[in-house]
Amino acid sequence: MRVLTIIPTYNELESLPKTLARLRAAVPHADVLIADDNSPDGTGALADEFAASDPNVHVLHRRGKEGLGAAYLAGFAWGLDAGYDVLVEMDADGSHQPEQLPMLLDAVEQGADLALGSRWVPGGKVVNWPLHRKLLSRGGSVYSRMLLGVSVRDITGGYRAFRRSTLEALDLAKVDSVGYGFQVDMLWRVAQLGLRIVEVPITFVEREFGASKMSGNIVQEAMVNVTKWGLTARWNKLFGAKFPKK
Ligand SMILES: Nc1nc2c(ncn2[C@@H]2O[C@H](COP(=O)(O)OP(=O)(O)OP(=O)(O)O)[C@@H](O)[C@H]2O)c(=O)[nH]1
Ligand SMILES: [Mg+2]
Repeated sequence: MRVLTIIPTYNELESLPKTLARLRAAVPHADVLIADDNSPDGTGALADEFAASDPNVHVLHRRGKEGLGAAYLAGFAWGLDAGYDVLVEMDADGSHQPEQLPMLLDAVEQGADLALGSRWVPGGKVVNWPLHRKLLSRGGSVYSRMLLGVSVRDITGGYRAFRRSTLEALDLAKVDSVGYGFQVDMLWRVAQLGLRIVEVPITFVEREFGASKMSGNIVQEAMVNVTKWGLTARWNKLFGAKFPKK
């Protein structure tokens, strides 16, 4: 399996070198694509330096901050075009431990269409998170699960390995959520296709350096969308009407 790990970055100058070194050591056969949104702190130039000295590392320079979802979509398009079999999502800030990537890849090898690193299944953990973040994440997952009727526990989790065919089956042009909403949006689409989603317990470690890009807007976008999708799906089920998802 040819694996591409996509790492979106916005001002991750301190975190990226560590994450990249750990990833290259832990899974040397996986190529890396850094999708940088023209970070003012120079993360993009640093990524270029890594790419110059390591043929397995690539950089996608984007014109400006357009959100994590847009960076991933551009990364997926790049990876599909380049012929990769598995496309991985990983944060730059060390929250998604590169040493746990083999577990996700094993799940895909054993048949998962989407392997999802999960904090909220037995064996999953969160390190150094304040209570309000835990509550937000758990609450968001429970709310989304109830509304959407999917059995996945960690619906907002962003450590994921997609089988190529899964991304090809989705209409990626229709995905326009930005923050956490992007992760829920992708998962909801995969679930609706009836594809096989496997949750793998991970230990999620809060970022050590740099600033969070989480905001009230991102949370709000996710809540509004989940509510809309859930109600539309219920309506369609009840009345059989075919409403467009968005
Ligand atoms: N290219 C790009 N990357 C982004 C953008 N927003 C966030 N990221 C990256 O996406 C990953 C996750 O962002 P974080 O800020 O860590 O979000 P988070 O994990 O929800 O928040 P923290 O708890 O603070 O870590 C990191 O690698 C970020 O650099 C963006 O607009 N563009
Ligand atoms: Mg983070």
